[in-house]
Amino acid sequence: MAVRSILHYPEPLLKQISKPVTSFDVALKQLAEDMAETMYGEPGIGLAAPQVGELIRLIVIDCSGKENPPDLIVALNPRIVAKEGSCCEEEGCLSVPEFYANVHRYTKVTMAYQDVDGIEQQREAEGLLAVAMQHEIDHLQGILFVDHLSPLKKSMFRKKYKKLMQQREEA
Ligand code: QAP
Ligand code: CO
Repeated sequence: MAVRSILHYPEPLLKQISKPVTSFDVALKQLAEDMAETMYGEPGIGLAAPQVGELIRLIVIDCSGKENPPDLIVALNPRIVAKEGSCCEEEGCLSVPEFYANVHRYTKVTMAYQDVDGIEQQREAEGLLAVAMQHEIDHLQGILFVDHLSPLKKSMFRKKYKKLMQQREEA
């Protein structure tokens, strides 16, 4: 097991479309474990493979919170097969540290995916978990949550983020 380093906006790899997973081998299980360890270590509630520089359709999510037992979802080739309702909640991203913004999403979704053994699975979710699924699948299309902002909010983001990163360098 190993913690991987997380790529940060505006890294070009984060804009790429990831490739489907076709071989469910040991290397894939190793990467999934590393991603889970990286996510838990931050801490975060979701991570997609391109965020650690691997352009494959693999995401890990755990929205269980501290009070509950862990509920790790490792999803290969995930896709939304049913959706309903709309919501607009604050999101963040490990690749866009210290910036948060409201994003429009579906309230309730069903995600179909393959598990690490290649077995087809489905999971229905609402609330935070449903948002996490949509956010992580976006990463596989090269989309970040800030890409959902209006042009005005996005330009405000760019300015604010530049300042945040300068402050980080000075610190
Ligand atoms: C995606 O996000 C997500 O800026 C996962 O300084 C977002 O784990 C799922 C994090 C919203 C559901 C709702 C962000 C940690 C973690 C930061 C994350 C930071 C430290 C974000
Ligand atoms: Co993210």
